[in-house]
Amino acid sequence: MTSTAPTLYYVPRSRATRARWMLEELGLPYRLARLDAAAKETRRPEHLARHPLGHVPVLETADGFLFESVAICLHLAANTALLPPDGTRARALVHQWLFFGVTELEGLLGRYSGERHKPSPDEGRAAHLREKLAAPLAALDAALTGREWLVGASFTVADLIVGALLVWAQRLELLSTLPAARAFAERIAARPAYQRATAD
Ligand SMILES: N[C@@H](CCC(=O)N[C@@H](CS)C(=O)NCC(=O)O)C(=O)O
Repeated sequence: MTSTAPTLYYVPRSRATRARWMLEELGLPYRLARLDAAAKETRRPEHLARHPLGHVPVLETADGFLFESVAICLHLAANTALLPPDGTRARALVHQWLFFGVTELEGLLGRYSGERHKPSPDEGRAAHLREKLAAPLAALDAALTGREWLVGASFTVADLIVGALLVWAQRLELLSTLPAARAFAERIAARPAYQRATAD
């Protein structure tokens, strides 16, 4: 019998984890196709046919290929409790936090992480990036103060995307003065689906 489970093209400890985590949250069956980015498997013609830049994640379903981690998570979460109905205020707030995460936070975190992991980090540049990160991180701390989740009373796709970013920020020791953001990152990292998705 042919399996209808989707295939996730995946590199561990990358943005592909978001899609794997969403599959785990929803309890969906899937096949993991691991690519070795260091060995340039992501630049082979067969992967460039799945993603024009040779990136991960890519989700393959019976309908074809889908790339961009947030698009994949939104697609998987459609018609589930993890995505409020279209047209509602809750849905608009989910979009707000998704875009906030990927436009105001993700790029800066990536640059800061890159600087910190250099053999000889430029301390001035790292301090400048930390200053720039302070405002979006404080905004998330304020939004999470007195709340368990970003939107409504339960975990949504916004928590998954922003949560992954805050777990990253916590590992970079950026949350020490932001108790609500830190507690949120800890709640996120303790979720069984997150742990299954990040076990490797
Ligand atoms: N905006 C894209 C970013 C995709 C991306 O940059 N993926 C990186 C991993 S985080 C990748 O594919 N790296 C492996 C490579 O380029 O070979 C998304 O969120 O899906």
